[in-house]
Amino acid sequence: MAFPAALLPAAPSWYPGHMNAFVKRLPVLLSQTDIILELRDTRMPLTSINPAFESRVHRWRADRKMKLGSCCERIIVYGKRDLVSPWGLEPFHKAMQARHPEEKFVFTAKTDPRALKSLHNALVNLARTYAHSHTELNVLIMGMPNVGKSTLLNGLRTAGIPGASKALRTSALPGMTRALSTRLKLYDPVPGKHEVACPIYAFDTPGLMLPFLGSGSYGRERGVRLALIAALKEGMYDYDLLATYLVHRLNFLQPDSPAYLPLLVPRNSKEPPVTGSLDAEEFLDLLCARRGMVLKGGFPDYARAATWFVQWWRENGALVGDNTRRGWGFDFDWGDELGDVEAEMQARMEKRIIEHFAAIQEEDEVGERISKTHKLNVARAEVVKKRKEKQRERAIRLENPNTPIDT
Ligand SMILES: Nc1nc2c(ncn2[C@@H]2O[C@H](COP(=O)(O)OP(=O)(O)OP(=O)(O)O)[C@@H](O)[C@H]2O)c(=O)[nH]1
Ligand SMILES: [Mg+2]
Repeated sequence: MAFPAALLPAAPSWYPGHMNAFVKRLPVLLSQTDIILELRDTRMPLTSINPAFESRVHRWRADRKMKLGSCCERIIVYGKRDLVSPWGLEPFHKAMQARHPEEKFVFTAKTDPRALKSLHNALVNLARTYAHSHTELNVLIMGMPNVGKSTLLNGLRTAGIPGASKALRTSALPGMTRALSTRLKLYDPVPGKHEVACPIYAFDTPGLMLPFLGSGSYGRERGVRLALIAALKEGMYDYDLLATYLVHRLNFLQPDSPAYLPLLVPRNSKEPPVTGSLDAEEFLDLLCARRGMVLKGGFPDYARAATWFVQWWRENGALVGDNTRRGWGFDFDWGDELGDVEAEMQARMEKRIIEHFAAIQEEDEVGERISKTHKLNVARAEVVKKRKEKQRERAIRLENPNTPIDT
């Protein structure tokens, strides 16, 4: 059951200057890029797609295909895999692959050195394939803020360069990386020891948010979800709203036994056990009482409880929320309990993926992801352009009075 869109505020905009500055550099950077690693968050595998990347990647591929023998691989990496229920990974992978057969999808987690090694091996295979035409391969990592880009590059470096130190700073808050990094070596073939291959370098980049998250219900929901995975700057959403949204979602996934129940265990025999779904107010009341979150005078400290609850979910709550298989993560829900039927689950996921991309296309067509200010600026620029054209025409006519006037 969808969260009532009317209760969600208009999505705020967070597009600081460093993102804009980076976007301006992107065309040149992409012209020097052989491999794009596009990182998304497995907890919200559709919401964490930045639709703005798609056209750039298409252009980049088209440009590079003109140059014979050029490497132009995009690998879509779903990170933070450790924070989702594993049962959804395979059907999701198959569903995405069915929708985008030309793309490569992989899952990683910072806690899974084997997954990192396997991704590193995939890069090294490309370095072998392109050793004849390239002296080196350059990897550019891209993705929304806080999806784990810097962490992934640190992990790939450790997987490929024995004894490599952690090169990039990471943070639980978005916007840590604010500029393009220096070149990081991910692979250095040893002549005679390794098969013929070229070295691999990578660049870390700032996370890119959408300039405007969207004015429709899709945009409102996108905003609150991105805030939940901490892709948006802290403070843009009230924790109370995030907690309410979260309670609603956890209730949907497991109505009989929502994932938050273990947070409300009675502290003594006088406190009754809690069962079933609670509404957000009841839940926060109980959380304050049972976790001792009280203000002076014994009043419940709702703000503290809401923040604590959201942080709990960010760290491990996504894992315990969906074992009845009524939905997966935040982007998939089908309502009825599917049990262990992978093919059916894949079919439902495929349907949802198609709906998602159709919604994105519709947003583009009606201009929902363009802010009013931007629309106004574009209209103004158009007026100025027309005025200048007229002035130029008039000047030409004054200089050459015998020139016939175009009608
Ligand atoms: N559980 C878990 N946490 C991760 C994983 N990868 C990254 N993180 C955490 O996610 C947070 C963000 O990681 P960063 O690597 O700084 O993310 P980023 O995409 O570089 O962020 P920006 O530079 O702000 O765009 C940090 O707290 C990381 O420890 C993962 O695979 N699993
Ligand atoms: Mg970073």
